[in-house]
Amino acid sequence: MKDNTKKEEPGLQEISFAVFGAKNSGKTTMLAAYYGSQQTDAFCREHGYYFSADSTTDGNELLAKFHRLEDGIFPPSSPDLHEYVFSFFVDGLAEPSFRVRWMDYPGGWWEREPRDMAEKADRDAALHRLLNCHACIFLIDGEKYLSEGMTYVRTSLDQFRNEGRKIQQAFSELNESSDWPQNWIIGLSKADLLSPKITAEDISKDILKGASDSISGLSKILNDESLGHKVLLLASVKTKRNKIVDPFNHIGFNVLAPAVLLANIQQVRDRMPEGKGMDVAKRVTFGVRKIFSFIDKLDDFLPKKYQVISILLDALQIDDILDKQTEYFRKRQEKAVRKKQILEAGIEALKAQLASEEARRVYHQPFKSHSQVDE
Ligand SMILES: Nc1nc2c(ncn2[C@@H]2O[C@H](COP(=O)(O)OP(=O)(O)OP(=O)(O)O)[C@@H](O)[C@H]2O)c(=O)[nH]1
Ligand SMILES: [Mg+2]
Repeated sequence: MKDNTKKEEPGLQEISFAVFGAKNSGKTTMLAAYYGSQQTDAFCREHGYYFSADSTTDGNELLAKFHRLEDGIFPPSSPDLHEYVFSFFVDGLAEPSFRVRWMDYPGGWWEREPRDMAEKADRDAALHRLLNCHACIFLIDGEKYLSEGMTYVRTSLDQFRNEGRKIQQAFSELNESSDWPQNWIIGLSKADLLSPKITAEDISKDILKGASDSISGLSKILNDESLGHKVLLLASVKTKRNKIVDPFNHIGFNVLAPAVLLANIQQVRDRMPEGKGMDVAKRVTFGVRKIFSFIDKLDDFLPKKYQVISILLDALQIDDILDKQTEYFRKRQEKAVRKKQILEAGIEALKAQLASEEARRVYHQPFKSHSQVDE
């Protein structure tokens, strides 16, 4: 594995992120399209932020892949794991606000034994990286979901469970505990092939019903009881009869960052010792303010690595599509603020972002039933 990471600058925050999925499920195309489509001036003007690859070689390689998508050519199957490091700049600021580490690995890896000792060493190093991620997406191939249905979904989940077991085994051989990341989102790739009427909630219900045994088997391995409840529809390009007709027409890309952040902040809340959030909240005096302004206060007590949340919320600016559902979470957010439930208030604010009409079709998470704001 190439080590292209720069020496850490003090204070620079990081979010690490891994996309899992079988061979051919669309991982590399997603990375190239996500990066490539953000490299235009128009994107930066509209969204107020941009990503830049720390390594020029990586940036050029991803851009080349994206330009090939513009020419209608998909990337080749990935030969090895590569870790890409991006810096996130808010427009107008010279210094990056934080870094994103995105790991892209060959889906075929855990389907076969390592070729030699060097590949085995690469895999071990990669496992460490992958299991230290803040959030993970497990991709289910949308094309196969459509053509083979639940049989494919079950097989895919079972295969991943078996891979997970092997990974745990490898860790115990190394005398290390495998503490899987607990933020798992199921991503349905190639969602451009779905009827536009189909929502992420439909897919979640379908999977929970049609693959319940496989879901519960995998959720035990991953130690995530909510596996299957968080679903994101994703498409890197728009295709027609297997040909790329629009490399800028994505599904789910706007929702990716807030969904990952929400999962993270919920995890922080869940792991926080009882009452800690309240203690800190007492130090903060609130009025009911504009939707995200108080989120800055979260920085006072969130662990350092999560302090990017306020920056990203400011920069994403996708809160302009308000509808009833969004209003619902705003009210809950205000209620949480009044009750000094500061972390809950932050969570409700993120939910408000994800609850817009547009976001709701592509991202599903059972917000209401899992919410912890006191009624
Ligand atoms: N319709 C559609 N097809 C896609 C999309 N993304 C990828 N594909 C198809 O899926 C194939 C595999 O995509 P990759 O991105 O290489 O998949 P991968 O998961 O990186 O595969 P490995 O590197 O082998 O693990 C492509 O060659 C396309 O045929 C998409 O957004 N929509
Ligand atoms: Mg690949």
